[in-house]
Amino acid sequence: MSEKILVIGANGQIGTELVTALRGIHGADAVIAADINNPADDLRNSGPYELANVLDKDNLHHIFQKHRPTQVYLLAAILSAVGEQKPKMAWDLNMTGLFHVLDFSVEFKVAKVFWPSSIAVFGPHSPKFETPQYCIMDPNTVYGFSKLAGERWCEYYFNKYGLDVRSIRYPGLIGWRANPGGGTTDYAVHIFHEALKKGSYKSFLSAGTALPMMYMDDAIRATIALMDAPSDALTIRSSYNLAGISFTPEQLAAEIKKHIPAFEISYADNDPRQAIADSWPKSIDDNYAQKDWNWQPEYDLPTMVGDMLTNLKNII
Ligand code: AKB
Repeated sequence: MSEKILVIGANGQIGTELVTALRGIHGADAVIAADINNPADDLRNSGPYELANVLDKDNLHHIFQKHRPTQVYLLAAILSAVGEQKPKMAWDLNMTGLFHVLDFSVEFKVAKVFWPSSIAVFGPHSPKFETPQYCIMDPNTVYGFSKLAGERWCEYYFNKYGLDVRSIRYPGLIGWRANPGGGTTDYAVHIFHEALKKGSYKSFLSAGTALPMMYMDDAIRATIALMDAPSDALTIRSSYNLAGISFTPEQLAAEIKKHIPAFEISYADNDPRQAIADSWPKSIDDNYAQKDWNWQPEYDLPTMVGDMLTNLKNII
């Protein structure tokens, strides 16, 4: 079957890289990039593009009707830090957008849907180290509990309507092709830009704040592997835990210093994102992803830092 893949939120941190990867696999015309904003030139010039606001039900319905996608990736969301500034808007966008896509996917018989969850589904009472797939979950950010509610709805649509929804609880994602958009883990991307531009960086998280992270190349590989896995191999229809690398700002700075010896890091006091980070896991147990679809990350801290700096140097 030839695929028609709709990626909603194509201009974001994941979307930018995913559209390129999917167009490489399926051909440019098979992948429709859609976003609320106009695309960057390379996205516009490399294949079909639609302006889409997930809250505009009629327009979204029209896009499903026009393209009849076989696969849909819904990446549009408000992340943890911005969500705390606009809590109702974050809830509305994250939940209503998901409902529109789930309902239209049932209506138009979309074969597979991907929707990203996050480590933000865990909360202060979840185990902090090697956080398991199933445990106490008491997220206290709007983003976190919108993702947890979304997971429940994805599983519900799978059980009730047979919709083949697949999902990953992404850790913080680090890539050089696109900037992150308003999360708590964004420091781990900003630090590279500032290290190359200014030779210093003021971290909004404290020196010892460990968080689960992943290099974007691994995240894209994981996403495509999950979507390619046979449906009957998947034992989780809420969202899979996924582990990459765990590190602190201090450890990341020490690794950057191996490439840029003069690099200096300092730390801000009283940033609201610190409390969010403190409520999240420090490392993740992704046993189910390993067993069900053979997940293994390729990048560790040194290889991720080396690759980031090499590529970023050429574009900033
Ligand atoms: C955020 O920091 O909000 C995101 C996430 C971990 O989901 N990067």
